[in-house]
Amino acid sequence: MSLPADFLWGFATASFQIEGATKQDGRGPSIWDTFCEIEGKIAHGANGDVACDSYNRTAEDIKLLKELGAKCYRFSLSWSRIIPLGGRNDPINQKGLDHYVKFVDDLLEAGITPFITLYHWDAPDALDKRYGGLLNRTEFPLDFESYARVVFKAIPKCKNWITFNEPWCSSILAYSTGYFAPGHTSDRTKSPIGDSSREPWIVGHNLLVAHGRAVKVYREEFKPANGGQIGITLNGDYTYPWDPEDPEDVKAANRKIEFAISWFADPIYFGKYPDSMLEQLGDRLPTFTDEERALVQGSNDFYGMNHYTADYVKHKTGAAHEDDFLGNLETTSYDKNGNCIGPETQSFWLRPNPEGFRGLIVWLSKRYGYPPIYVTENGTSIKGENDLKPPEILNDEFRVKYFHDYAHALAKAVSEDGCDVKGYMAWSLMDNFEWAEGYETRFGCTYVDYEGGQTRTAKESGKQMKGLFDSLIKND
Ligand code: PNW
Repeated sequence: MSLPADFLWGFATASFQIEGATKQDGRGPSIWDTFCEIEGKIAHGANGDVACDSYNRTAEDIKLLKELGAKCYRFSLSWSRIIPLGGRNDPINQKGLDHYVKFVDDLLEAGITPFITLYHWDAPDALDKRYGGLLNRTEFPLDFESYARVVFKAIPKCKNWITFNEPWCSSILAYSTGYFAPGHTSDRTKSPIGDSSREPWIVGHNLLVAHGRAVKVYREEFKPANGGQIGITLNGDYTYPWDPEDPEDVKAANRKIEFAISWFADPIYFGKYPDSMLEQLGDRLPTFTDEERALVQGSNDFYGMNHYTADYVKHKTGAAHEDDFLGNLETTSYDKNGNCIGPETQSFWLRPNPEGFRGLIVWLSKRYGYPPIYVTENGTSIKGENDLKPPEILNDEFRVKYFHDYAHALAKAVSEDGCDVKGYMAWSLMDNFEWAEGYETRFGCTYVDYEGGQTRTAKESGKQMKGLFDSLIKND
């Protein structure tokens, strides 16, 4: 069992979760700055004002990456640092842009390959206010295209680009459940605005088109001279039927992956939405115009895979509720025979199930023709971790085991199942702002002391990552 000699591994983060410095050097507010101000949205009223202070500690972060032995680093850009008001006719903030240019230079100097995510959920707030942000089918893709062009032009040394992180979360969690910014939902106890039956499907469509536009720009204007590759990162759990003997549960288990992943991946690889979604959602799912389809179909140089957990799936009978986004089914932690999917963590949605990682890599490879895959996130929280302090919190055995088991599952998908996985980035380089859960839930391979000046101390999981991948990668 082994991974190819050129296999890349490293860590991942996102701008709003680590940077802080939300008002420094001309950055404009993002929808997450605004969302954090609404009472009751974030645990303990936390916000991103300081976070890990990474904007002011790039040298420290690069040193940490080197110490851990990382070959690559995935991070995201804050759009509103670069274009504070976000739009294609709005001014560029040179200081914000220069910050990232230098960061990439410094990473390369340290021998670390950068993977840049253009959008990890922190849309410029001005665009949300100006025209409804991600809901706007014409303006949003054009403004995203323009922002992408500014960045591609400024950072030709970066050869690995991800347009969007987890459009499923940007659509469902932000426009259906209202759990993420900007918090739209039909539930009027949570938000005065939103239509969970329609908005998430519109947003998903617009994100696909925006992705397609940025890819076209990259391929036509930059790739010929710079080389490089570009793709989108999708998230999804693996699934098992609650009752493997029940054909309806078997179908529902597959349908859940289609609603999470194929919603985006089918248009990208096949030019159309999955039949299961068309059947359930009808005309609530937007129709691709010919121009849109041409932008979207064939727009991935690689598949970016974020993956954390698996679920058992039980089908529902009768018509789906109009706000349903799972595919008319329910998910459970135990199957019919009482088998448990995996142990609890601090995150209600996450239970480790390493076999499911291999299962999903194989599922994706078969459906999409064995594309090159980069695992752009994988990791876990630990139940009660935040109650610990150093040195106990540094000894994160649960996370060490998670990474060990998941990396071995990945290696089997490559060496035994023939899947083309080229890289792996652990979530996350360090503890950080875990969205609605604030700083309560930690995902870091490095401990961040939020009370003690944001100091970083590697946990066991961070220290063992190099040994883990060295043991799996063939040396030529
Ligand atoms: C991903 N869910 O988010 C994100 O890309 C990261 O920014 C985040 O910190 C990480 O995973 C850990 O949560 C998700 O509810 C958040 O299914 C929630 C879900 C999935 C992914």
